[in-house]
Amino acid sequence: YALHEPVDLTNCEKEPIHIPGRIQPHGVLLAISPSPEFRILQCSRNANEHLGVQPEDLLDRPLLSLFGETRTAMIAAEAARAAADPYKLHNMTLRLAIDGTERSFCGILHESDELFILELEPEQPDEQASGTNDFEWIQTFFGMLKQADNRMEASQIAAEQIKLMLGYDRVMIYEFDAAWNGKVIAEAKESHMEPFLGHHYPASDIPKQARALYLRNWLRTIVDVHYEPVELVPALRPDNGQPLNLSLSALRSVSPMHIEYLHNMGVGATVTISLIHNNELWGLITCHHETKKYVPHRIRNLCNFLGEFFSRELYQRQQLDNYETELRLKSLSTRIASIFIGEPTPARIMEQLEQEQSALLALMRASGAAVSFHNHLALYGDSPSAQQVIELAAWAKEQSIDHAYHTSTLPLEFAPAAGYKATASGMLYLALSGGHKDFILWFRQEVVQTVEWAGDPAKAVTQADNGMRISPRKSFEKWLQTVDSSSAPWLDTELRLLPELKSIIFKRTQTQLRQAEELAE
Ligand code: BLA
Repeated sequence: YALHEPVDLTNCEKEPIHIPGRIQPHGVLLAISPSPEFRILQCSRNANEHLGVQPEDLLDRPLLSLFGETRTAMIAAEAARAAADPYKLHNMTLRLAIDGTERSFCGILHESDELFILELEPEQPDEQASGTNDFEWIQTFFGMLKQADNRMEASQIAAEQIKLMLGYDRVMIYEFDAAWNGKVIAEAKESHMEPFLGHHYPASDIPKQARALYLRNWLRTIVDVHYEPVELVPALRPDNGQPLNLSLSALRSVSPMHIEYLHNMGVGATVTISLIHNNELWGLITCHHETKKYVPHRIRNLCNFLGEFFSRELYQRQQLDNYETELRLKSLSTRIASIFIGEPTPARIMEQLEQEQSALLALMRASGAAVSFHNHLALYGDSPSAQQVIELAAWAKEQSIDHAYHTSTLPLEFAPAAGYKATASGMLYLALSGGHKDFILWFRQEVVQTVEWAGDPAKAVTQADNGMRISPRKSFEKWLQTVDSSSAPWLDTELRLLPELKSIIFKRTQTQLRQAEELAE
């Protein structure tokens, strides 16, 4: 993998991290041809270290001659399951006699482009024994999550429980925004460590292909950030000359870019668990240990499962919150719409709006509003002046699609609004008639925000001395960004109310028009 192209951020996204041709050294990898005759096509260079057999003596040999009948039958059974369910990693305990002593391995098997990949990790001495408490762990975790009052509290509980289970120094819940920047929304850590809670990280820290991979492979670990990668022999698959696809491999060697990043951060080992809903990666549980640390496959599986449960639980909470908000907004919307129903005179409508102005504002969580109706203009709450409103409405009409327009950065889009940005950094426009003569404007005040970045996001990438190679930043020192000229965003739940409101009011104004025409005739 060499960078010959001009240096820019998209290079990061081009590194083919799923085919590194290398693994981490804490286990051994065998690529095996499909049944009936499982034959070893590729293995990792460290085979001798773990299995007491040189790679040359493994290659092109049937599994049977290496593992014997019973173990080969076990592997065959796992292979059948893996073929049926390619996204699951299947694991088993394999005991092998190596140089006269019996050693236990955790064998993890999955299918990769018509081959099977068997990864063997030496089992730690106390690994099997602790399995009995898993069920209690799960029960405790479920119970605590259910009792959490809100999303933040649930995230905190998840971070603390995962930290306990992994025995790691720091566990964070990391949430992506719409532009793939991330924020640490919960953190459990050892007390001597500097907190990362609330810190923002730019999208380039976790490039696109990595996010795509984490959608398939839900948990990954770097056991020792200072490891020496171990290559596969031969380098390419002998059956088709292609690199071996390690997308789902537990031992896959990690991008050197990312390793450099972790060195710069001073991290010794990581576990990352994907948080997915509706096939979208919405966050990660990112875990750091200051020194190297191996986590047994059983515990990794358990954490993966808890991550999945946590993800679903948060989603359901969100749905419930949305549903309650929707009901409340619906009733406000009905109140406002009802003012226009029937045949009240324009003067009567303006009078009623005056009375219901708090509902009008609450409907869109607005701090101010302006209504223009049949040559009446009324201002409510904290609103720009009548003259400013008229100019603003003329501009909004030009921007509008389907008679509506909204922005939460008005001063950046409409220069005159810079003069009254404290009052109206957010604006929502709805025409009340086809000709845009009548309209409602809602306003939201400016919210000046300080965003705490872990390093200046504009310098997330540095250029190495030769000017050709880009690398991750060296410093994660707090960098404060002040965001002004913007309001709280207009939410989908709020914007979804507009079409119905519009259709009711339009009907009313059309009736009015027709009556006016009939009178004229
Ligand atoms: C991967 N980057 C990652 C991963 C994380 C982060 C969590 C997943 C791998 C892992 O388990 O460690 C980033 N880690 C973070 C962040 C925090 C954290 C934001 O703990 C916050 C607390 N990274 C760069 C640049 C490049 C880059 C400039 O900063 C490219 C030039 C690349 N990051 C990069 C790549 C991967 C990655 C390629 C994928 C690694 C792999 O799986 O092989």
